[in-house]
Amino acid sequence: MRALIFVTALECVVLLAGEAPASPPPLSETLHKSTAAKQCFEALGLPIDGPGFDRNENFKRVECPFVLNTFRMWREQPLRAIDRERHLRDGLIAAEMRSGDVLSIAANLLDSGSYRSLIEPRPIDLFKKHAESDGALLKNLVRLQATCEAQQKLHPALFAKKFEKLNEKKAREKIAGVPPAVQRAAALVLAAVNDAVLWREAAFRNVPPEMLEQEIAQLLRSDHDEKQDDDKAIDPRSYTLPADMADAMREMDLARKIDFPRWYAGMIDLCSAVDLAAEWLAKEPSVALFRVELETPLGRVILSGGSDDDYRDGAPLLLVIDTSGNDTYHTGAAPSGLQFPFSVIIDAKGDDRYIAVKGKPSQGAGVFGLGMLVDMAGNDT
Ligand SMILES: [Ca+2]
Ligand SMILES: [Ca+2]
Repeated sequence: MRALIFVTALECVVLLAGEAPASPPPLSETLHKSTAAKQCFEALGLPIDGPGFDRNENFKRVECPFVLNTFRMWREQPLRAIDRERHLRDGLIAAEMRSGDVLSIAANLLDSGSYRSLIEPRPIDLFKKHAESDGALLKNLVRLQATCEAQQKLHPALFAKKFEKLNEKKAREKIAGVPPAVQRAAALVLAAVNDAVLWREAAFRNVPPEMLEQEIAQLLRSDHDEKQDDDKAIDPRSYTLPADMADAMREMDLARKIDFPRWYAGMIDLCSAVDLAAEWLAKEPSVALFRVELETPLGRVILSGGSDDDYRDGAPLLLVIDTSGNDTYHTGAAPSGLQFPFSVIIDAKGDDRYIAVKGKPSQGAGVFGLGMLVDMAGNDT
């Protein structure tokens, strides 16, 4: 009996020891040891000592479609999040400067990923096919015209400005003077633009165009106007919402109506086509003197080489390929309203000047569209 009690007592000691193990180090201690974790918390504006700022997890009860996976992961599984950020960093390093890959990673980070390289055949291979056939540039101009005409019938508000029918004979004559490498590069970008128009329709089909117009006007307001409006909007009794709150709610309503993965699909493909067009132009540098202007429903296409050009603020530019010269750009590489959502400049050579026009999206800005500036060489300002 004594032995049994002894054994039982021993077991109790063991059990008691099991119930009170040495406490693990707090999570914040582990996180403090990682430089990557510290940087990530800092970038996200979260306190590393207590990422659980909402101990009742109230945010989980709010049905908000805009809470990103990155946020959830950092809150709920910070150690896994570190690995994810490393993966993201490796992806960005591997993407080098290819804008299609960088945009693909950004879209994924925003939970709107479109894995374009997993599709068979890949969209970029289809564009290449369109760009490498005989008379490719003219064929792509004709195709883009037909796409825009069909889109105009579907959504007249998106193509409010009338556009001329393409004069194929004249276009063919103009194109004849353009070096084949430049023709191919332009055809490649236009093939991608053609699809981007269709992706735009698919992404924005639930958004009334006037809502987009209103948002564009709002985004282009100067800081000065905004401040004045804010002041005006505050009710002296403080019962009404301030203007920026009203703006935020309007933007959220709009965001709920946009299909972001579709939107990014078109933009990623277009970026990939521009990346490849620039690669092609670098492989076959042109020394020829030429200049051609072609009209499309989405803006003007200008192909130029051998001269110092001055691109003035005039007709919206869909595409500029300029192979040489010290050029000045007062326009381009930014959307000019709903009918002209895409604008790409590829400048292969020369010391160029890029001048932003006040109050308008400029060089490399996108507002419900894409603005892209690829300057391949030179001492530019
Ligand atoms: Ca030039
Ligand atoms: Ca340059």
